[in-house]
Amino acid sequence: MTVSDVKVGYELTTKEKRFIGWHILVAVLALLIGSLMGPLQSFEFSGLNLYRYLEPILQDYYQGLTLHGVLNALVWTTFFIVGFTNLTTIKGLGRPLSHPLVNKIGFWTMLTGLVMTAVPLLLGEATVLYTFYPPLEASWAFYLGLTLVVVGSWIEGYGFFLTYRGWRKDNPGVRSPFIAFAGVLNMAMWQIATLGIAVEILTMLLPWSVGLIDATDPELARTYFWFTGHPLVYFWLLPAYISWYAMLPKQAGGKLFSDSLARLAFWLFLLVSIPVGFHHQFVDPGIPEGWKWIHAGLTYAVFFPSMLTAFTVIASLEHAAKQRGGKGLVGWIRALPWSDPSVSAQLLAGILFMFGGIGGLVNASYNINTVIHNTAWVPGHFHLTVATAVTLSFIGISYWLVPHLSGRKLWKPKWAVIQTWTWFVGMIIFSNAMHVLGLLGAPRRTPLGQAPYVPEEWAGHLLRVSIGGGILFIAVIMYVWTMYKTVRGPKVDPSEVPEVPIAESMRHPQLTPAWLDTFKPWLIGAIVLILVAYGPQLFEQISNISLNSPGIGP
Ligand code: HAS
Ligand code: CU
Repeated sequence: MTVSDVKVGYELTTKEKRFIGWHILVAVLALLIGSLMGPLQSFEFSGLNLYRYLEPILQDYYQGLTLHGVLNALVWTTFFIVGFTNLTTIKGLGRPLSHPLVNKIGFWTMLTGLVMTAVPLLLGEATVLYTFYPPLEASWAFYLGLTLVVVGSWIEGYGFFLTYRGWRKDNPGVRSPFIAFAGVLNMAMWQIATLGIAVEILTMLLPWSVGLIDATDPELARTYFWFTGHPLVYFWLLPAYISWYAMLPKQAGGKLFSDSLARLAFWLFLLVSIPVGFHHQFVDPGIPEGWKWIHAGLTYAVFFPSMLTAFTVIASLEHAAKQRGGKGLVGWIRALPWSDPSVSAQLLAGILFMFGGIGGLVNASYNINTVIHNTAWVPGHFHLTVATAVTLSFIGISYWLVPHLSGRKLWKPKWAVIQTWTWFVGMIIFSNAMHVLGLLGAPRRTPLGQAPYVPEEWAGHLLRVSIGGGILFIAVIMYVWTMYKTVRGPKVDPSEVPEVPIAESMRHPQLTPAWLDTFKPWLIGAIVLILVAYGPQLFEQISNISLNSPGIGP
């Protein structure tokens, strides 16, 4: 059996399409509301403080920033990913979910959690930014709501695991289809990774916010948080990688260069995504230097599968372009189907990710990190990664996914192509300015327009942040409008509706070695590595817990 045999084997039912569609709808709404805050922040940088006029709705810069981070980084991504993983599981395995009720319960748990989180956020009772570091303190409803979102995603994960196990039982010795395998792997990584914030919220933040304990330990809380916080970025990234590896080549008219290399990259992510969290805590005083070096080393290890990805995906794209008559060392790039908005979105996302990745290497280097830590450089970095590599790829995916789910044609594909370029240009201006400001010493998470210490030298860069932010806002509106017009458009003949693009592998997947399709050893390896890299420090910090920080507001 090949991946492409599976594709023709199973058409999603209307019910399945609607279920996935609900995930995407919540995701897009979160992106829209979260992005409304974007210009408020970026305009503030050049002295245009719009918060002043919004006082009855929004208290201040920090409430806007919290909404922006929680809705865009946490909600848009999580709902999109879980919806997309429903699709990769069902389409990949060529069968319906084995326990659709489990997934339904998971979705409703996530949605309940989201509403519970939204209320205190909007009331200004959870202005703790998306990392919710104590001693910043939020209402209990915020913590409980976030817990439910995570637990809901676990439950949907169980639905995927059960379906995958059922397929395995019925197909002994057959390599599991790549997109299903990779989606399930991402959810497995997520289950282990989120144990950090689960323990943080249940043992520290919730009891603290309801008054059972009156103070907290910020150091231990940060350690728990980053246990989850770093792998979180790969939870976001891997679905984009699924598309780059196994869908984009098909859209470009080619094949997946190597099924084995693709799987190896995913296994490496499972192995080393988690034991690297201290690279966010290089300046935290409570963690001995030696452990920070170990996590820095492991961060270089997790850099490697992204290099593999760059190689494999670009090789697949070059092959596709040459099938289309592309020539030359780099001339083939022009032969890619740039007029397909789904393709242009993902190519542009990949190009900016190269720069995001190089910045990541700077961040990961223990000594150089002290130059950029807590500066505007960091949001510069993550707008290239989560806000471009991931978000622009998800936008690209939705350019075929939403028509596929709704039985319609994409509204004005040319506009959609312009939308992807608008994002690209806006992001170059925005993120370059943020990186430069960071190097000049501008702090992150600060309304710089009101700061008394800003030197004249920063003015031009602050203005570029505002311009870039404004362009990005236009790009979000263009995207949401295109989605809206698409689903409001007329139903078309099924032959005109885009298919789920699934690329065949150049070599038959059955030739992929069996050890690249077996979960057990990799899961054991991941757990052992986590115990080695985190065990002693967690033991140390838990035994020396000091609950002496009372809660504060921003
Ligand atoms: Fe990061 C901080 C290190 C990747 C997100 N990161 C953050 C924060 C976020 C974030 C949100 O070591 C801020 C957290 C906070 O609020 O405090 N990051 C790294 C490293 C990588 C990395 C080493 N980050 C990501 C990804 C993210 C993300 C991915 C989101 C999705 N990051 C750090 C560190 C910090 C940090 C420190 C802490 C900084 C501090 O002090 O606070 C690596 O994984 C990057 C590897 C990437 C590559 C690029 C490969 C290129 C590819 C493109 C191929 C091209 C194609 C297009 C397909 C090696 C795969 C071809 C097109 C044609 C036309 C041909
Ligand atoms: Cu990280």
